[in-house]
Amino acid sequence: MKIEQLNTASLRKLKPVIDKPKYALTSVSCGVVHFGTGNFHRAHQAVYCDTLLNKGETNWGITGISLRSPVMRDNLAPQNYLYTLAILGETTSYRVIGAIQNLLVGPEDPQSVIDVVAHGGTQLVTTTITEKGYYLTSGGIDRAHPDMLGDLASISVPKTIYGYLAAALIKRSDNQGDPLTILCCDNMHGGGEHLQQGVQMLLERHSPDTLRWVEKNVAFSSSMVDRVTPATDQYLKDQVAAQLGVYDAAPVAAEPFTQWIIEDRFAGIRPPFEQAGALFVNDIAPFERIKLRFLNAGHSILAALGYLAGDQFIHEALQRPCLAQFAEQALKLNVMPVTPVPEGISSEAYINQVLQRFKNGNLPYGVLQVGTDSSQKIQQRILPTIDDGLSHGGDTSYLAFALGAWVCFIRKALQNDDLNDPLADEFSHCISANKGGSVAAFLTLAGANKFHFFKDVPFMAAVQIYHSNISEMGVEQAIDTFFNP
Ligand code: CS2
Repeated sequence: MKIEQLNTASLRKLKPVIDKPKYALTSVSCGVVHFGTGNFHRAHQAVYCDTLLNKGETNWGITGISLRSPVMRDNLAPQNYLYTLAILGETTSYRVIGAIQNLLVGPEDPQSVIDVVAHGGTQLVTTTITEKGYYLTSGGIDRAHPDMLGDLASISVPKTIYGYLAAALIKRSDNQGDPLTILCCDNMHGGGEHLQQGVQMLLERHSPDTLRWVEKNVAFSSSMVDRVTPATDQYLKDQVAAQLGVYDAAPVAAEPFTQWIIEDRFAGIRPPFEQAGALFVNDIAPFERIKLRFLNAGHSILAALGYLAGDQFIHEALQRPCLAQFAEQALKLNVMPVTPVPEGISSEAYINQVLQRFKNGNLPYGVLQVGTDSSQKIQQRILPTIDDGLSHGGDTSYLAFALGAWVCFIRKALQNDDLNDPLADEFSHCISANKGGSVAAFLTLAGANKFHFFKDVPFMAAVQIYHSNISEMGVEQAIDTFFNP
């Protein structure tokens, strides 16, 4: 028997235990345009918007934008953009989210993306385009990247987030449009500033007059977004179909925990996200820092160690006592002493909570998902902490070990054809060009040479030794040797 698909018609047939939009989907207008409508967005920010809509705020629907693949649009369009959020923890609950009203695919119709950002009803533009979507390099935005060169030459068909925003802001200012806030929701420091710099760079080139309008009318802001959200697999689709009684082509699973801390820098109308549980703060930097340096760093360390130990999921890596002990101590002994926390937060309690969340076996989270783009992620998550540790004369041995493990991870993942990283070709080349594929060469590719530790001879020697130990003994034995030299 063919099972019906989730959409506005089948919505009313769902069992009462399934939470559904309490608002009329047709009464929603889209005050938000979001770039990067993947799972992270759909399990997090879209849920905050959905909560506001449930509370009777009708302006905070979302127009989603995909800058690359049409897959999400193709999955969601037949469902009237409805999808299921499965919250998997000690208990399980299901909620159909209606906040996304439309989804555009940039390469198919760039002008419609420019138009929707320029549109008067749009109050807020948000991004989850992952680290590589910002084209960052040691000196800031990589002007030499082919996509950036393309946008520097012309933004009539933009290639980058900066190009889309610049083109839309030109149109918005030509229309004397309302103020706009552009808010970064990616896992990075100062995402709002990067967005501002990229937009400025392109406007200086293409429309210097618009720059003055932007200075007065556009706020670039950052936020800290937190909810563990795995990629969707067939198992989740089957589980959701069994619960809903209808088929959902793109459900998303997430942990019960959710947090959104937003820099209170808005132009024009600020959506009342506090009513949905978000927190507005004046200084976002300490919140970004604890998330990146404790949670995301912990994830990246466990992903590398777990992969090397043969685990598929983060919670499995944590079932190995030596990996669990290593991760906890790395965060408590190397990261904690050099990571100031916002007032009222205990770093120890924060770390304990993070590790507890990672143990959630009801929400398997792949080590290879965390290992995706690791060359970009470690630049935000691990490398700055090492410099801080060394400059404070603190212990950095765990982080040296983590870097050795990261190099082993890259090698093994390449060998197994598991590596998903924008620098995968460069890493392969580094090995095959018989540059020896040295530890320093791998780290240089990941931007480590712009950090002080790269010139710190004892630190780099330690990375080298740990790398050799892991390669020769295997990761668990190497950790054992690390603890009992
Ligand atoms: C993870 C993050 O995959 C990864 O790199 O570290 O996606 C992490 O799950 C989220 O930032 C949690 O909020």
